[in-house]
Amino acid sequence: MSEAPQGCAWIEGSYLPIAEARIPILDTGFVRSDLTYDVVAVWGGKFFRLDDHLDRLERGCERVRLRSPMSRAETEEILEQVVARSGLREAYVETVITRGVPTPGERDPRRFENRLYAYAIPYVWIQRPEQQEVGSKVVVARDTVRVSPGAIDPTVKNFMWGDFVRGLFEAYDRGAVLPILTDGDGNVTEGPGVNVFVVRDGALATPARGVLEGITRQTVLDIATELGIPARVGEVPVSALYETEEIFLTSTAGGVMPVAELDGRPVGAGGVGSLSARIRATYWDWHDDPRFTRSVDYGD
Ligand code: PXG
Repeated sequence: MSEAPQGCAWIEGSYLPIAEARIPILDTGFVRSDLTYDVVAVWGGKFFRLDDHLDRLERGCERVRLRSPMSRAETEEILEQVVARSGLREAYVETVITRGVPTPGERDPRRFENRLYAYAIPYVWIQRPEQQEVGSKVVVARDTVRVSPGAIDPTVKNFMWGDFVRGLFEAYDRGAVLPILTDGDGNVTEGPGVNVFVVRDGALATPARGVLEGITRQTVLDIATELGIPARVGEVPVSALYETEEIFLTSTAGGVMPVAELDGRPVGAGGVGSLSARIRATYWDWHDDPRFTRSVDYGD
């Protein structure tokens, strides 16, 4: 029996069961959303593309001028420990770096001591596998656009989910489960925790700008290269969503998630498209491929 089967957190030097993990209320991560974070999956007891996730976290820190208090090796050790102590073979593993807790009266963000938090919990599905088998219902949000990259840099993973949460309510109101947000200028961006792919004439396309450079998105591009499927990263006009054969969404929390219905109408022939299904299967095969995985030492 593991010491923290529901999950394990590392907070200020201690490993704690997830239900006991607390952050200080004055941490600017909480009161200002002044932070960046990353989520890596463990599948079958192995981290998937851990180096890519940690590279992205480091790039994000540089872009918003955060400095992790932990070295890369220390971070890797903490992530391994939260997983090993939870005993979880399929886990969602989050690392958060916040600006930290100011000394009383301090407002200059350069003077804060940045903090790192980390935890592992059971793997999270944005769409459950049963739903992925049939595809999900999605809408193009009409009431909300994605926040401008000039305001919040979407390539730095962040908790400023105001646009996404508003979009989610709109999606539920319209009988769907997820919104796709536009840039307000006729182009597709992304959805809450997901990148967007369209398939046209057997080729993939995904937006280049105004989005997180998802590791699952990269994995799909790598799979496309390996399978000889043409793929393009560039502008995706909203109109392309309505002329496409297939649409799927990608995230560490769920993988490759086919979309069956857009704005109440079937996508392509309806159901799950053949390319989406093939890419999804390969995506999960790669979770056991030594090129992309690193085993967790559970000590048993
Ligand atoms: N766009 C945004 C805004 C995200 O937050 C993605 C795209 C996909 O990126 P990855 O690297 O995961 O392929 C994300 C990732 C959750 C959850 O619980 C969300 C994400 C990842 C893990 C869990 O909603 N978002």
